Amino acid sequence: MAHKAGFVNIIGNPNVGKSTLMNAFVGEKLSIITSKAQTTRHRILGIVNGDDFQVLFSDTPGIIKPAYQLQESMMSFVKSAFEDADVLLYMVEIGEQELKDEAFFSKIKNSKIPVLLLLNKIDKSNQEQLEAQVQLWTEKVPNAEIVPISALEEFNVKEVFNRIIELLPESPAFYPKDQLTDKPERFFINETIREKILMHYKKEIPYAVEIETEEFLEDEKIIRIRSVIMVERDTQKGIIIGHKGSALKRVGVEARKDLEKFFNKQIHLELYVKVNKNWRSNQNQLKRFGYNN
Ligand SMILES: Nc1nc2c(ncn2[C@@H]2O[C@H](COP(=O)(O)OP(=O)(O)OP(=O)(O)O)[C@@H](O)[C@H]2O)c(=O)[nH]1
Ligand SMILES: [Mg+2]
Repeated sequence: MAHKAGFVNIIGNPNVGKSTLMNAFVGEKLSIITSKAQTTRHRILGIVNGDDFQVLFSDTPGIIKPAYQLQESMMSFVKSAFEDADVLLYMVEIGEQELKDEAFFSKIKNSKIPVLLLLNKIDKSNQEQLEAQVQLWTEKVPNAEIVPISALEEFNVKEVFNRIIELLPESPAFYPKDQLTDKPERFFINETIREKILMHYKKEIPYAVEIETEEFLEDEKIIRIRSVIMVERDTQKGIIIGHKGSALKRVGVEARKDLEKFFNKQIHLELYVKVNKNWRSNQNQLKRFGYNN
């Protein structure tokens, strides 16, 4: 059989389960997952390799109307995912009625490449609701193949994967066959810490946070990591640290546990907090943090 390879890009509203699905395909926790919208800020490649195929999944940020510079960069990652896709996975969740951004939606409806419309979270629905939703999306996006799935319970995920392989073009591999992603180790450290911040802080705090790992020293037994948690204002710094440092400590303990699993090694994690005024609106800062798509 001829070798197949291509880009399969996952696009949709915030919080519908895009990252959960990519992790399910790859079998590793490449993307962080939380119950909050705008968890994913980057385009993250997850590679699934076989003898005669290489699928290059892209997880992308949920589609929003950008209100500040960071969000504009996030949406440019989504745009890039439209441009190079061989197959589009357009994900919606049960109960959802529309994609809020008309321009993106019309790109999906008029797509020349195959679109699989994945109706996710069907574990939360009943038969009647499911049928109504399939009907709705069939009318809205007639060019798509509609597949009800549960990314969380991995229902129909294998079937979607097999269909993707059928749709992929013949092509040699784009990356070495032992490669899993395009992101460096430090990226996953930053994301793991950010996940804990999304989980434990309210309102605007997680959205004002960026992580930078300054030091990564690996020896035989242990990895020593030092990372900075950047916030936009002094008041936010106090909140991140918490009473006698308790809130920050919890972030550190939980992130370390996850990182020990990820790297399969003992981790020493040092965290500190720094104010980086209005980094979300500063071109140069954004570039430094990898939002320069
Ligand atoms: N019940 C149920 N929950 C799910 C399913 N898939 C994802 N979730 C939950 O939905 C929430 C959002 O999941 P994510 O994978 O982070 O969603 P996302 O689309 O990547 O979100 P953004 O990155 O913010 O755009 C998490 O709480 C997941 O556990 C599913 O199939 N069923
Ligand atoms: Mg995500």
